[in-house]
Amino acid sequence: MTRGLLGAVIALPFALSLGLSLVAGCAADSKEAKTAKDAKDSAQAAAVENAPKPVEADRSRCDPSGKKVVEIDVNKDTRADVWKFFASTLDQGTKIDVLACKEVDLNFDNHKDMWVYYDAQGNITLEEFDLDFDGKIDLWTYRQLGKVQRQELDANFDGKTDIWKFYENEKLVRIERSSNKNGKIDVWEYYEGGKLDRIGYDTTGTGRVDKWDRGPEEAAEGAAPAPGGTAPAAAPAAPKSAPPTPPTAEQ
Ligand SMILES: [Ca+2]
Ligand SMILES: [Ca+2]
Ligand SMILES: [Ca+2]
Repeated sequence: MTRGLLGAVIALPFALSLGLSLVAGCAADSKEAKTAKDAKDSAQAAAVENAPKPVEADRSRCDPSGKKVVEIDVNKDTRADVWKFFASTLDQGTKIDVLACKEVDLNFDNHKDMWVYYDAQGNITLEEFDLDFDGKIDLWTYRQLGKVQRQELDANFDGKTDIWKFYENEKLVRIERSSNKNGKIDVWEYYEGGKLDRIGYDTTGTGRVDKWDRGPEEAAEGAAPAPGGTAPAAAPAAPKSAPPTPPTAEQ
């Protein structure tokens, strides 16, 4: 896959999401309801900030020592492009080889660009991609029992993560963004039933939400043409299962 294609695939969904975040959508709540909502949102934001980080993948799965390594030359240029590491394990008394790690040179330039970690049962726990082929990883997809749990993306390839996506039962529930691309989160997008429900902003640099946009997706749909036309341009694609090849930043 070319750098341009990867860039386009990754940029489009994120541009759509960014566009959504710019749509203001505050309903005229009563004062009491607004205060209650603020308290709820603050509690949610605090809970998110204090939540323990998910368990990291076992990095030793891609350590070749003690493992059987199988090399595959996909494009027949006599150089390997895919490496599979197999760990020996006992299954009901019988020694078997289980795939522990897969590394891939996607663009055949002799540098690896993709790393896939597997647990002892063969489920993918982590996929890493170097999307711009500069030797540094830019996209991480963490899975539990094979299901996407969270994704992290360094969208501008400067070594700092800019976008974090969180999933529950493979449904997108939250996106956190560092809008200044400095690694500091200042935008929190909350999704309910696959729809963008509200966006919290840290406008003062405290690390806490101090401004909310509510129902931004409904506001965007309300501004869309009457029924019979095409779908609103601002409506994000419904979550779908991740493709087996990169990039998988947008679900
Ligand atoms: Ca490569
Ligand atoms: Ca990179
Ligand atoms: Ca970055």
